[in-house]
Amino acid sequence: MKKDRQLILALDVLSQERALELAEGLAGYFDAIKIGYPLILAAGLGIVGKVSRLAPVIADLKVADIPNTNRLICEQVLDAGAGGLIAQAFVGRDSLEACVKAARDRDADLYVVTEMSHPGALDFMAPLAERMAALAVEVDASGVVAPATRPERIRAIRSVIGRRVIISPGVGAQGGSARDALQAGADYLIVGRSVIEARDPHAAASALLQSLSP
Ligand code: OMP
Repeated sequence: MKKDRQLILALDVLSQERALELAEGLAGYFDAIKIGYPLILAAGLGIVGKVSRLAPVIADLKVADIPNTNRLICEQVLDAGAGGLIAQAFVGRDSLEACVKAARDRDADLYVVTEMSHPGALDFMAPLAERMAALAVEVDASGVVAPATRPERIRAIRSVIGRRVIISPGVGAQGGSARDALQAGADYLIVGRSVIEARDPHAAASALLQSLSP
């Protein structure tokens, strides 16, 4: 993924028409577009290939199963056109290795969730986040997902993963600050509702991009 703009669009909408309209209009502001369950369930897996003609797609299926099922899920979405995907670490090393292999076989990137951005992540994930980050390094993932809502946690996770990529959700609608997350060590910000639900998504994306320039 090229690091031109340090921004990834979370395309959490529920129709193919709206998804393609937003992706066509906004692709220029973002380095990649993230597609997850809401859009894939609403529009079908074919949406991955359609959006991938406009921008690199990261499939956010937060894959979390036994190794064989993980492999099957990853292969489906990568073969549909995704250039990257997101998997959960808590299922353990063998499950994660199955995702890394599927991604590597197709020259794609695997990002591993460490601590999530919502308050509930403090219940179980936060105490284990550094271990999950270390596992991401051990299986040779491309990078991790870390919370823009807690910049100090981005810093802690950065200290574990070295130069691997951090993609970071939680800016805008979840209250995180773009500048603070980048200063803490995030490489890319994942941004959804504050752009796609804005009255003028172009203006919102443009303002966000400008706010990041020095
Ligand atoms: P907004 O809150 O609308 O900007 O969207 C954030 C996006 O990032 C959504 O697609 C979430 O599913 C996703 N996300 C989080 O919000 N928090 C996390 O910890 C991890 C993710 C993710 O893996 O993308």
